[in-house]
Amino acid sequence: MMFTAFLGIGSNLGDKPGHIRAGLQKIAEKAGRLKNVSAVYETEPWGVSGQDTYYNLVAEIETPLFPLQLLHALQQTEHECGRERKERWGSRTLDIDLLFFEDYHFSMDDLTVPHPRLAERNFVLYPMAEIAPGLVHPAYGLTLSRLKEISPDTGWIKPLNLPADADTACS
Ligand code: A4P
Ligand code: MG
Repeated sequence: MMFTAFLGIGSNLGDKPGHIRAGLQKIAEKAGRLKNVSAVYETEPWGVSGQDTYYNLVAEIETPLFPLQLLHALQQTEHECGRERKERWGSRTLDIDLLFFEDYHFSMDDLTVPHPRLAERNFVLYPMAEIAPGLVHPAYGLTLSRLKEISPDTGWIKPLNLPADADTACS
């Protein structure tokens, strides 16, 4: 049995395009086939100040894993690709969130699906509306293109001309 899931990927430290490429490659190895990958967007840091800008994108995957198994595969990927060396404030080089899993809507200790803050974040809504404008959010009953239109987020976001192909290995 295969499931469709959407992942949100972000990096704001070091070689951002490299972390993203390495992350996509690991996702393809550990979590499932990449079906669709959005452009990479440069985005204003959300919820924090004084941080470097983020590179964000979303990916649609086809996975044989159940939600918690998928989360663990993503956390392993973050761990393997995401940290160069210890940063002073532990800033993350690679963050992978599980945004949607099929049309599931649930919350448990370690996992909430859909990701609870996604509708407030341009760095998720813009790339999601790019690759899945008609996808309906199972809790709000609104499409991603509509959620993008009514986004309360005033942070800037701009698409980068950056190929996000999965051609970089990480150790
Ligand atoms: N968790 C629960 N539900 C989920 C889910 N759907 N996907 C739990 C992923 N994780 C989920 O996450 C903390 C815990 O959330 C995990 O242990 C997991 O069991 P984390 O990734 O370890 O920590 P975090 O990412 O630092 O915290 P948090 O609160 O998840 O932050 P966010 O929401 O990921 O936001 N601004 C821009 N422009 N771009 C960004 O990418 N990212 C963040 C981090 C802040 N500002 C940003 C960006
Ligand atoms: Mg996270």
